[in-house]
Amino acid sequence: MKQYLDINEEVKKALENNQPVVALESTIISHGMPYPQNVETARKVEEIVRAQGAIPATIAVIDGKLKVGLTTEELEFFGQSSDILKASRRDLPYIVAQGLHGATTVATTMIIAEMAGIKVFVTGGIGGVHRGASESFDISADLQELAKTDVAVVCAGVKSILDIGLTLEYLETQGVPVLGYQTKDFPAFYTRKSGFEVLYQLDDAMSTAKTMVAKWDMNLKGGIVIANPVPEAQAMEEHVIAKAIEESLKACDDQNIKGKDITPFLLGRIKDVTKGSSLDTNIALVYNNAKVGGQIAVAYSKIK
Ligand code: PSU
Ligand code: MN
Repeated sequence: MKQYLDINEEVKKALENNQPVVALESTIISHGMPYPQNVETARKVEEIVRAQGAIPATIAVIDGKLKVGLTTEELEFFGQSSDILKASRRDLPYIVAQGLHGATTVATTMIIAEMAGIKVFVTGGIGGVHRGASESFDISADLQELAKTDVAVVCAGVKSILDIGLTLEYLETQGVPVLGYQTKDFPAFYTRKSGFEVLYQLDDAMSTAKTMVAKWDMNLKGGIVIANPVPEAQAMEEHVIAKAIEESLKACDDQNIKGKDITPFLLGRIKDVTKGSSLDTNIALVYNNAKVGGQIAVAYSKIK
């Protein structure tokens, strides 16, 4: 594995000394937000993680190397370049063997975090079962990864561009705990509620870390979803986002967008339809996840 993995010095030292580290993904930078907000957000997220007492490790594939921890220049490159492939599990062997650049999705960031020994990962939202999946079979590889890779993912739930109910069913079948962070409601990314509840609410970082420890101590393989709702002040109005999503899904259909291009297309479209307000909410929820994820990483390293 060593020949593939390139962990930066700071992260390596932190891991050796059992200090808290938080993994961060790069698809959100290259394919999830426009420039320059993507790079600004990526930098600020790292700062927020540091402010909680944890070390940030943004993950990406550069020249075929699995990079854990990016420099400022590398972050900028991922924000600007159009030569970066969206890298999910199935894409990784090709990108690595060809020495290409890949922005890691939730699935791939989990894989590389696990290789490096990082247990907490902060993102915006995870992929899931798409609406109409009974016809299209479009189910994000993120869900399968959560079934088998031992990383806790802090997110703001699942966007309602997806079928939230089916996504939760899938996670149940795969034995993935879905925990509500200070909430009983499973959040829908742009809004604090989805109409679905979580089974378990946890109110602080330490009880969340204890759940992670219990799961992996018992050798129950797989990830954990920590669903952390967007702060009230930055949440979108239900009817505004619902309408934007309907319009965007229709555009996706009309333009015959398929496969891995669907999620980036919808995110961009929703941003345009909402005149940028969905992007503001997206950024706010990522910051909030970085704060909570940093705290969970600190709590986890205290127990371990
Ligand atoms: N949700 C967002 N922003 C994103 C993504 C999801 O709000 O950037 C990205 C994540 O990297 C996630 C991926 O893992 O989209 C899921 O893509 P797909 O549905 O093609 O598996
Ligand atoms: Mn898909």
